[in-house]
Amino acid sequence: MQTLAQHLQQQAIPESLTQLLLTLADTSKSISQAVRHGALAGILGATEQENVQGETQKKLDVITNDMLKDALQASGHVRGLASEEEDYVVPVSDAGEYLVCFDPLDGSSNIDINSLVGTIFSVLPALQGELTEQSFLQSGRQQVAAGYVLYGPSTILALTVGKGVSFFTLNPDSGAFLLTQDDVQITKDTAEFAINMSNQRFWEAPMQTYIADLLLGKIGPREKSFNMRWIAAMVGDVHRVLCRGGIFTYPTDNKNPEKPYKLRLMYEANPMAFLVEQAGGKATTGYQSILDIQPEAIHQRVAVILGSANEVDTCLEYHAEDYSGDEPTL
Ligand code: AFP
Repeated sequence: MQTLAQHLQQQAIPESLTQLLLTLADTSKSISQAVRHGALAGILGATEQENVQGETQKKLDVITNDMLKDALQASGHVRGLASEEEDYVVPVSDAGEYLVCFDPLDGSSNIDINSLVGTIFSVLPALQGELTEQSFLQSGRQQVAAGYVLYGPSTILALTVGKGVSFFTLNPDSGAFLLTQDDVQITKDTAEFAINMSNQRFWEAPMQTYIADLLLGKIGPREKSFNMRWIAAMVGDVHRVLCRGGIFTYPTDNKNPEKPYKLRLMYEANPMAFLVEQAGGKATTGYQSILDIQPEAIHQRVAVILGSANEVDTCLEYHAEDYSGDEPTL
């Protein structure tokens, strides 16, 4: 089986990007170890700190953020980084060619219940000039690589460098990431959806109608039964979509009018949208392709609807019909 390093050598990408991706993969092996040790290492539970988004940080959020930060700072290829757990962008090295945005441990509410968590990352080119937050505000189409590492029964790296999507499984005996699936393709059709149904009363009209029609199954306009899954970690839900199709959404809601969206653009939606499009799927807010959004802030949130192309198109039809022109602002 091909190793990650061998696979990257064949991708015709700059050596600096290969080295950066190997650094991210190596760090994820250490994160995988830490996650596996769980209570044995005394790293479960929360800290007393909050991140910039007002969320209580788990001990593992802080530990994994530090691991990635240290590794990227030592890599020599990173100009700056942005993380869910950092209030501001972090300058790294003037010589670095890349900017890295990451969520060190997505799904952190799953940590204490021994359920799926993962690391999500997005790599952007570093532009000339002083490094500021503005340097990071490039649309998702500018990404040169993106991926996630899912810490599940096995540790899996899903990666794109803009030439399709590949899965690598961590061999726990040798410590190598080995290519276990190349050219991942999301099925065009699906009978599975993922949404946090407890927010139903807060959704916009198009999503209310779309999900209601799915729930009607064979007796409704869709004339087929749908199944539902919700992992509460985007990394797990998107992995399922890549493996067997599906539609995943965290839509606009009015639970808290100051926060109409949940998922973060730069280190959740954009890297996942890049992977999904590279695997033949679609990723949208309901009104715009995620990858076309011009970011306005590093911790910006967006509505996300992604997955099997035909099902996302169907969902978009509901949005087109009901569109009032009043898309909520940030
Ligand atoms: P955290 O990593 O901050 O716990 O959030 C995970 C997440 O952003 C995303 O991965 C999930 O899809 C979503 O939140 C789950 O949200 P609910 O709490 O509404 O289930």
